[in-house]
Amino acid sequence: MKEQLQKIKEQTMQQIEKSADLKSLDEIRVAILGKKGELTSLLKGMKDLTPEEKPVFGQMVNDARKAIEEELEAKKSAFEAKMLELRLKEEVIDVTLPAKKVKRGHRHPNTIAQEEVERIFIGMGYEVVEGPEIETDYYNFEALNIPANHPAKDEQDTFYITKDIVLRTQTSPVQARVMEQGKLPIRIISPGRVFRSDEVDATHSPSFHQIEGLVIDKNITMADLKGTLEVFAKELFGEDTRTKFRPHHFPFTEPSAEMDVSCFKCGGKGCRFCKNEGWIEILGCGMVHPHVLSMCGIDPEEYTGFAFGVGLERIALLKYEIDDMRLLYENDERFLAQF
Ligand code: 2NM
Repeated sequence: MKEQLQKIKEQTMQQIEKSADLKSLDEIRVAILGKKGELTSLLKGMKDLTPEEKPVFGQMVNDARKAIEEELEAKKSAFEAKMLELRLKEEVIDVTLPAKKVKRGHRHPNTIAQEEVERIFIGMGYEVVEGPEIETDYYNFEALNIPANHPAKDEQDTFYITKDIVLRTQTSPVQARVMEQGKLPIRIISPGRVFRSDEVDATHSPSFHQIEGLVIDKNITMADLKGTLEVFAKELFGEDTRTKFRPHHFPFTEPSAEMDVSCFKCGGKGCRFCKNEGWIEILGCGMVHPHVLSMCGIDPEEYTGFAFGVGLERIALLKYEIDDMRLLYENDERFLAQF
């Protein structure tokens, strides 16, 4: 039995020496020292020894066990130290490397155009007022003198949520709400998202942006409208810009007009940009209809006012010479990075 013990000890020591990782060390521990291990079964065989031999052999087995355990522990520590060293080498941080560049974004061309328009009107004493994108039929149509049978109310133009709730088709309902509050005079612009059930193409989108303006005070005339919008056009497109008003029709203004600006590319001579017209249509405007004023609780005998509406995308497309509105919504960085 002593020889057997000696053999087990020697073989085990060799195996430990040769083992390549923590897993094989553990396998050795189980095979030799475990409940069904070789050393354990050797102890069970002690019943055949004489009473004098028993304690001597028991001591030898325990010594062997202790030696093996120590060897296992030593090898395990060596493995762990080696692994730690490897990790430290792999995970080293080179603090002298140049920092990664932070990719900084910028404002969307729509936002740049909107802030430009806001800046111009704030400079003339206007306040910026925003309102809900989901509106009632009343504020979107009725308060603005748009009759029930008006083509704009057609399901083909308007997104209906219910019979009485719509996605606003213009930002004028914001202005109707402000008029209704009754604080006069009024000098506001209301930018925001509007919705129309249009097919997507180079100049249409079911969701786009508008900026509408409204001025209500005593003695406001068409001259105020023309002067204001002329200043606006010159600020936006340059000092040499001329303006032209053509009669038009809107249900909420009377009289109504559309304003053209002289082409800022060719100065009005005619070019590819203005389709040889020399003029570019820019906005709709007019004197607020007396019916709209009284619907919103303002006495049209005492107060008058003008209003206008510009498409923000149209401004952005013109200003940055973009030929397709879809580019503004696709969020392609190669496009957006140019502004
Ligand atoms: C336009 C053209 C003309 C307009 C009218 C009003 C209100 F609320 F005062 F009636 N707000 N905006 C208006 C007038 C809008 O957009 C092309």
